Amino acid sequence: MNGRARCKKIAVPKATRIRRVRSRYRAEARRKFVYNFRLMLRFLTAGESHGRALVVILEGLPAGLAIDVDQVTRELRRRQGGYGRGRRMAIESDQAEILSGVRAGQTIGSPVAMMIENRDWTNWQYTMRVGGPGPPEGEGGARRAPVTRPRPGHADLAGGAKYDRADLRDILERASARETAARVAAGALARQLLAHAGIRLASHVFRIAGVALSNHLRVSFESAAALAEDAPLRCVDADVERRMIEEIDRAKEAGDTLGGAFEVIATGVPIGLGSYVQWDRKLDGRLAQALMSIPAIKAVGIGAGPAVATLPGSRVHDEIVPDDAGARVTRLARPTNNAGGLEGGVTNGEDLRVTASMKPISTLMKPLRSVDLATMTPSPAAIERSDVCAVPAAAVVGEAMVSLVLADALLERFGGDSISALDRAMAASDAAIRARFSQPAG
Ligand code: EPS
Repeated sequence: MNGRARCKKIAVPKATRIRRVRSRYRAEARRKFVYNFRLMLRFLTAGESHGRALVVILEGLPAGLAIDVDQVTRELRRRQGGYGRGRRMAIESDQAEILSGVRAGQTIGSPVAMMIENRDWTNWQYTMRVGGPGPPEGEGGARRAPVTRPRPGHADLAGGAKYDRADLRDILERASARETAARVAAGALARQLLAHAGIRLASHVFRIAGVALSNHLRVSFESAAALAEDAPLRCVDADVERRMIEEIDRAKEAGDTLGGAFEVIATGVPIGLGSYVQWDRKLDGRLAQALMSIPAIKAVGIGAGPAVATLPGSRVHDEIVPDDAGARVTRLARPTNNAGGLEGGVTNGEDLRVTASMKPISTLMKPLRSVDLATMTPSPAAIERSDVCAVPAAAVVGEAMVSLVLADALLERFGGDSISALDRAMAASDAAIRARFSQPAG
């Protein structure tokens, strides 16, 4: 620190310093109100499961973010893994090609477009050809019959009725969880923004069908983050994981499928993301929508989740105590985290913890009863190549969706044109909160 700065610091009274920090923070914060808060970071995906490629456009990343393409590839590989996956994953080796929005390793503020090629497409060129009647441009792959026997649990029946398609392939190609590869690519970029802001994410699988950890809240961020990427199910307890694997083997043998549940934990989340002032600004609601949109997810929990309905308030709410170490921004600590880091739809500085429950995959090798829509006669449901269990993959998709929601909320609170503006706003907010809680109010 030079002499002038030292003099200035000594000369200016504390109250004035706090006022200055607050006014700087407010100036940064004012800019963000020109945006609709839901539009800070948005993405759209396109692509069919056996079409040529998946594409994603992610708009709203601040300019000046260093992009690590290898990390995107690592996330895509993580999504392909897990015990219980089908043969498709042996064909694919997902890799995202960045087509726009990044220059010399940094974002430039324009939309980032990415493409993930489907290697399997060569086997489907004829079935998935773009051209209409007449000689097809792609001759590769088998001549496949139309899909007319909807699978209970899949989008086949409702989608066929809604979009008036006789060949249910038109439905299942887009409803397939293959689309989640595009989300993971977008999520990997959101995650890099979060890492810049000091936020890290991890996930773990805590239930496969009837086999589960006794309390997922006991799993620390560090133990979830330390899980080996090639661990079969990414469950923190080796004995529970072994029993989960046995369940999956049994289901496979029986031509059946299994669901389960996973938890995503984010640490280093600043206080104040989301808001209680309006229904669609509540961060818990935004996270629930994002997680629920993952194929096969049927329930989402925040913190202790559904268990809160079974306990008295004294065992649910997280007490507030002085933080003797004084390390936290607020100098206050929470001995428990049943709220999962969210109170009133606003982050409270604790680890964010969200769970999602996945139903069993709807393609059964021993198919359920259905009706052949071509003849309207009873017939077993169609069999498509599929997975027996994809909960570990869904957990990786869950991390991506939570990353996208958190990055959006971060930019909403701190502004998002450039990384330098984001850094300034975050530092000013931290200083203002530290000052606010450093002495008794009033
Ligand atoms: C998936 C790709 C799909 C399935 C699975 C997930 O590939 P294919 O249909 O060629 O085997 O393995 O999709 C489903 C379970 C589903 O119901 O659509 C993927 O990339 O994750």
